Amino acid sequence: KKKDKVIKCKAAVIWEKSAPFSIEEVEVAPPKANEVRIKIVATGICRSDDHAIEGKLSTVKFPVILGHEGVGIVESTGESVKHIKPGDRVIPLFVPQCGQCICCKDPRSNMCIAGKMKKAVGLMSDGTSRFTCKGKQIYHFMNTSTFTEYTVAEEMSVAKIDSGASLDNTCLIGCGFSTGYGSALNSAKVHPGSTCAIFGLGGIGLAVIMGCKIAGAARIIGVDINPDKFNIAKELGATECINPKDYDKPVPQVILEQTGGGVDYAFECVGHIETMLAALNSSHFAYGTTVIVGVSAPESTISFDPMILLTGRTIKGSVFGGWKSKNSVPQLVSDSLAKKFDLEKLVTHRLPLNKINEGFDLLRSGKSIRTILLV
Ligand code: COD
Ligand code: ZN
Repeated sequence: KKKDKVIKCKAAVIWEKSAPFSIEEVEVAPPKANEVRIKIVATGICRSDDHAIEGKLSTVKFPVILGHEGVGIVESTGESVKHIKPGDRVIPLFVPQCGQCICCKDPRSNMCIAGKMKKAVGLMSDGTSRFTCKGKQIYHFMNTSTFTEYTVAEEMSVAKIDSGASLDNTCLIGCGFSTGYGSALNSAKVHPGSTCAIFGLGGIGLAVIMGCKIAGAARIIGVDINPDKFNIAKELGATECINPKDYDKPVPQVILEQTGGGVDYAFECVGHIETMLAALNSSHFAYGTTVIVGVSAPESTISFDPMILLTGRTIKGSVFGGWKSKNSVPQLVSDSLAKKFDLEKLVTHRLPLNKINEGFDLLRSGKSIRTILLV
């Protein structure tokens, strides 16, 4: 039977921390119960993959197949898979939605407990990997592993999407776009007429801007140390941009002065302690909300005078924009097809999978927003 067969295909493997990608022939085992095997067609490069290479995401084990922003077609399904069949277009979900756990049942959260446990081991639920290369087991990453021609994911980590969705920039709904857009709409709940500040204008920060704009924010302030990001930020809805290097005073002071006391919503999309504090200090003392989207280095801590919260500020965080993944991803894809937003605005480069190292160089040098790898 076709579905019992091991597939040999190309994948980008990271053999050890800080190593470059090597394109290898890997074996991808057939899907077991509740799993699906997916032919990945396009996958975006996200800063978090780079964090993983550098050992900044403590749960990653090497050798590993990274990648968590993909779109593809189901090749085969294991036993007990109920709602997905071969030929379906799908997006793998780095935050799954089992539907059974305490968080999945609570409307306030999108954090699935099942996903939390699995992510820590880089293996499927039965404690094994579906990938091998040169006789060695290769670890999975974030339930997704998309830098490969074929991957295996559990049904709860896969969203079936519209059969008319593009097998190209739709991949951005798997991470960057949804993370930023949802941070504005779900986590901050930006209201019409409000003032927002976005620290970090990478793919995530720009998607926050798209969310702030659609929510009706009156002022959207982009903050980045790389002014090359300002044009695209303004095109997407930023009303003004600030380069911290242009001022001899701290950015929060600049923002407080320019907004008459601070912003309604501040977003941290860099992943540094300093910008988290700057975001918090830029928010209005009585009602400002700060949303942390970036992840800082392992074991780093943040400290501030508790008075900063006592007067009414809120600080919170979100993963995947607070979207309950399996329910929301198909809807976001439909919204994209209905042209509610334009994913293409975030795409600066396209490369074949075997040029993945070039794609990461573009990210590290600040030249790209999103590079899409065509697998
Ligand atoms: N002040 C302002 N801007 C800065 C500063 C600074 N001090 N330092 C850097 N920047 C700018 C850079 O110039 C760049 O434009 C931007 O910040 C960051 O953008 P990218 O393109 O490097 O990164 P993104 O947008 O792809 O990702 C940003 C995250 C914060 C999401 C990412 O780095 C992160 O922390 N990921 C971990 C979070 C996670 O695991 N999320 C789930 C999957 S993504
Ligand atoms: Zn990501």
